[in-house]
Amino acid sequence: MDDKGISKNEVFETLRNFKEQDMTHRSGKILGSMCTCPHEVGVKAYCMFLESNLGDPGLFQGTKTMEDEVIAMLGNLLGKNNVYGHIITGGTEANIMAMRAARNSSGIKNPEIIVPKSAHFSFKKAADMLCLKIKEAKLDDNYCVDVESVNDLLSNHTIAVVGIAGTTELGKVDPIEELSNICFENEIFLHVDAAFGGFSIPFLNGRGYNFPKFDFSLQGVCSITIDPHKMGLTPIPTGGILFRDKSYLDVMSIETPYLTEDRQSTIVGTRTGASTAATWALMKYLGRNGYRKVAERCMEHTRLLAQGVKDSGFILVTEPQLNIVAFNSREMTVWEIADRLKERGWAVSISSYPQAIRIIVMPHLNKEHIESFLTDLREIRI
Ligand code: 0PR
Repeated sequence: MDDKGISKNEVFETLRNFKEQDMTHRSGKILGSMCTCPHEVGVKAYCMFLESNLGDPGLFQGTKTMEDEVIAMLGNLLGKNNVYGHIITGGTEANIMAMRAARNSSGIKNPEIIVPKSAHFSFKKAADMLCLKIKEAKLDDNYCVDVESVNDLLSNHTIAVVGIAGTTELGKVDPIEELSNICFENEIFLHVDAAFGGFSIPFLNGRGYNFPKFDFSLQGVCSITIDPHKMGLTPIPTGGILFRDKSYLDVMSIETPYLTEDRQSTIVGTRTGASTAATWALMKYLGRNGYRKVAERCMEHTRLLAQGVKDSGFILVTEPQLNIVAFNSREMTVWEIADRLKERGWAVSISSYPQAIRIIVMPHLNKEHIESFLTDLREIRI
């Protein structure tokens, strides 16, 4: 940093240069990301609360009330009216908090967690930070967790089982009801990672979709991760963690001597209220009907893309359950496909299991984007 500052003009001119080097969701070229263009109402609400810090909620009582209302709305969406939780930075922090609550409430030595092979890498971070041993359960032919494998991995050291409602790589929904029965019977903490699926499954169900139960309506489910900054259309960073009982927050609360609240359960201290404001605003503004439209549109585009991929001679590795399409080819490796698509400006991602081009059909994609992508996909094969 120099002694003398530069002019505002120079600052913003340079910032614009940086920004020009970024991709934007608006271009429709980002196909491998779970983020999307934040909704304008969420952006406006976010900007109104840039100053508010939920790490010291007594100073920002309006924001705290708003957080309580958001948690209540999310609980209501996910099968239980009285839930306890926080709006945090994202799915990683939510999953770490859930594993921490499970560990602290169990009191078990040498703790182990059982996660599906398809689990997001945030559980590896949680395990590392919390000194947990990870056991990976196998997947079935449909890439959902194999319940028998979970059963086989249970031990006296198991402190948590994880099920996923919308896997990161393929968007699959695990048989959570069966996991719930096992966990309830064995008094083991069951965490559901619905970071991706939480903001679409509840809106799609009953509208020609029949997703398995995954929420607090199942008695074994102790906590749920749900990310407003994925299908909830809020600006990043916005994650959500919900617990069935308040005791799960209490077992990981730390004394905060000089703040306006006595104890704190979240990992971060200073915590923006802007994310809470954006979530509150969008849930109120869009309502169930608004989110239903968003989720249904993504699924329509998913069907269009999946059909187009098959018609272009590529192989769908599995039928999409949520808005993720994964495919590969007998003639080209996935890296060759990704490279050729990149030459045409498309940013796709590659799933690790099974190896495939992974496209997340987020709300920023429209029909024209999908059709233009399919045209390029057909051409790179020739
Ligand atoms: N749980 C699930 C099921 C997830 O898919 C993700 C992230 C997380 C937890 C962790 O969430 P945070 O990243 O909010 O902490 N899923 C995306 C992924 O890893 C995140 C992402 C989004 C990555 C956009 C890249 C990107 O461009 O693919």
